[in-house]
Amino acid sequence: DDDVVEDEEGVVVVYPEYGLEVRNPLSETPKEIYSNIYYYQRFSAFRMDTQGFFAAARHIRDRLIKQWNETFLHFHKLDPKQTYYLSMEYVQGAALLNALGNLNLLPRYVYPLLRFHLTITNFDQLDKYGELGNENGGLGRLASCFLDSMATLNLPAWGYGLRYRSGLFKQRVTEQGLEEIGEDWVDKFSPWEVARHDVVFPVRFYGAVDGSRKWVGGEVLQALAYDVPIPGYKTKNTISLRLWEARARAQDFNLSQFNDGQHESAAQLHSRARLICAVLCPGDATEKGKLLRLKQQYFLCSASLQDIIVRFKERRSGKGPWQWSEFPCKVAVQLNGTHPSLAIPELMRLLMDDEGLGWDEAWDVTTRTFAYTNHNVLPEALDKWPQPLMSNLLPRHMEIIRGIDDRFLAMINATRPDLHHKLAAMLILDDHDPHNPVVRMANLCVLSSHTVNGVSRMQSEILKAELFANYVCIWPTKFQNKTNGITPRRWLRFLNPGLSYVITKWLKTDKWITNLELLSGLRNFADNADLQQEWQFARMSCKKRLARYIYCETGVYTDAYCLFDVQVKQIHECKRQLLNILGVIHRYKILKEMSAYQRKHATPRFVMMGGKLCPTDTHAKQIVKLVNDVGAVVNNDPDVNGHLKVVFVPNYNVSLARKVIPASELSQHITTAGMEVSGTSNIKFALNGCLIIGTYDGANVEIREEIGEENFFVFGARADQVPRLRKERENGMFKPDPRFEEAKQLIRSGAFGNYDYTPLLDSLEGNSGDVFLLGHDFSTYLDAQARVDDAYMDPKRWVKMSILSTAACSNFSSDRTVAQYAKEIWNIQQCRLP
Ligand code: T68
Repeated sequence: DDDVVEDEEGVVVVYPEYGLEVRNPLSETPKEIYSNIYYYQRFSAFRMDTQGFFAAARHIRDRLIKQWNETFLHFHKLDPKQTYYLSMEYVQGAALLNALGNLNLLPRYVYPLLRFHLTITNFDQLDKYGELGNENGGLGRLASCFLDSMATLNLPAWGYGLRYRSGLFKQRVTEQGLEEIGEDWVDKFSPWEVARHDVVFPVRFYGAVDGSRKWVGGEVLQALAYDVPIPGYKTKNTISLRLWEARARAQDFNLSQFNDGQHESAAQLHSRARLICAVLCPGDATEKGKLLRLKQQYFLCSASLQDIIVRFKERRSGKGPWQWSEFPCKVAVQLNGTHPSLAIPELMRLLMDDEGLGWDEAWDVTTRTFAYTNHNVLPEALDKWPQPLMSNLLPRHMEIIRGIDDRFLAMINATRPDLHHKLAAMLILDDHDPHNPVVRMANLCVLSSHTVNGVSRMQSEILKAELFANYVCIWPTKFQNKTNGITPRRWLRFLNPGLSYVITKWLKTDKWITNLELLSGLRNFADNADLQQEWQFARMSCKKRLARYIYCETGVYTDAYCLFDVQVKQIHECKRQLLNILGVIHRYKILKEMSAYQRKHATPRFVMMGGKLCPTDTHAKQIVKLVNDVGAVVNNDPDVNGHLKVVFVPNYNVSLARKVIPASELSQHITTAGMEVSGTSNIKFALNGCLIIGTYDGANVEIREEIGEENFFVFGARADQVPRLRKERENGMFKPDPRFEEAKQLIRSGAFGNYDYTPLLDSLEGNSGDVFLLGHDFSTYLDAQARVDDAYMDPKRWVKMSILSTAACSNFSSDRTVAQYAKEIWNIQQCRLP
């Protein structure tokens, strides 16, 4: 009954469990609704039905395909300039709920499904297609948010990616720590993709460059397109995500060898082709691993560029004579990070070798076509390929890259002799280590793109001041900032229907779903007791739902009245989950020392962590083990029962995010300053009214500015202090907080089991240890946590802060971000289906 709201127009059933909001469902009377909902809730909550999912998905897919064809034909007819977004990763998440929501069809599907005892959110386990990114979110999830916004803004734009068969692994918590098990993405039939047997391109590897500078020989595979429809919100525009799959050609199957019984070697090329899309992010510690990743990247670039050129020509045909110089007036290509940067030499190659353009003409077209987004400021994390590997796999591209470098060098020598001493760092080819000469892909992107952008204001400043500083004096206008955003459809409207309902009610419009700036209107009511009550109510039902889920998954029971304190993101040293757990250990120690009376007045906490990690990252694995070990002690200690619970929840992904984000009250974004270029999960939490404890890093800085410093629990060193602090430590001048030492000592003493955490703890010791400055930031972290505890004790203050948090996100819609890209980088206009 909590979820049924009546207003002057009738009854609305807000059903967070099922991700829906139904107005006057089937015009039943409120009484009937109550009894039906009760019935459905009892009998359908945990049922998942494959047939039901496929029936609903196929039905909606047919509708999407119609709109999709119309959109394609419309673009084809009007021939506007179009953007192509190249990304090695997408994290699409469940598509059915999103499609139904975008097409405004949720009530029409959800209620009838309930009648079959089926719920859409339970389909998540089947609707897995398109979790093609590394589920740490980041760059891949950003790409998916952008697709949603491109469609919603009616922009002529497409995404290109690879059709991986499996991605990162499923996690299982074991006695020993964490275990990974493989997960299939697309081997099962997916209702969302359409195989395009008519869209096939050859992609060559190896071989040699002949006397006429043509690339010949080697092995040729085929790229086959699979199209996935991406619907916009309340528009008919439906755009494409085109994913490539690698195949060998039929003629490469050696029938006579096969008939001789040499089955494996007869199908050798076919097996090699299968490897290309086998997994996302194959390990690249070995030469073979590196080769496979380079193959993947080139495969995406070559197939996409060939496809783009074919479409450009098709749209030109029948319209009289045309020039290649018009290509950048019709095509914008955005490189999502450096992974797709081989698209640059590939376009040069296609233009020069296949279309017969000269270098200068091809270079002019290329540099007016590409723009590059940087997602990483650490030089060591930028893509670098060994030159011998590149020369062997892609000999013609290596020649072209050398050509770009030579011409850049000549240009600097002729026009900017003052930069001569910086040239070595600016060139693409880095020969300074004769044993390991490399190709620096970020430099290739900067030299060849008309625009380079960062994804938060702070990172964009670092790019200009440090990483790309040398180039700024040559091309001062090339560098821009495009602060990241998230789609309010998936991350608020469909994720959190209860809260969305309250927002719409108070803003008296649901236009915020496409114009997030309207959310700032909530500031006017932040003190209103009625809104505060409804807000609390909506959030509390999400907390109860998460508590139920945690109980079913981990056996840990938590009271929904605790402060839900969450850190879900990739487990990595720089994200500092260790700082979090050391803070929990400190809290546990203090609680143990308190009297029962004192404990009663302490803020009760439920601490949850989750996230994927790289299976070879032993540091990250030990952190997960430590979280579980601490949980095993704390969660079973009657002294702190009701005051502190700690869990690691495995398999954090987009569908689990749906349960976690609306229920979280405090979210931790605590990287060492300068490490997180933006972060997007901080925006997702803040948008859903969750407060943030965080460092001066990435988008935290901009969120804090919007929400006001009194509503953001900031702590820790600033990015510009980090190098000095590391130096101080090296010189033995750092004195750690005794509480930090105590927490480590408790682990060493075996208070949380006998597992040997020495390597983990030792990484925090010594003059050259603790590079991520946990020791330095620990005291201010505890201070910030104490401010959190105080604020939570005052429920009115907390709920006001929560409302202000949502209101402060008005600038963080990916619609705003994508509109800025469209205007300031791509120069494309809306093209809406009538
Ligand atoms: C992420 N970067 C950032 N990089 O870490 C995150 N890079 O702060 C930001 O919000 C997000 O991008 C979106 O802008 C990545 O995801 C990579 O995945 C990556 C992988 C290999 C090499 C470089």
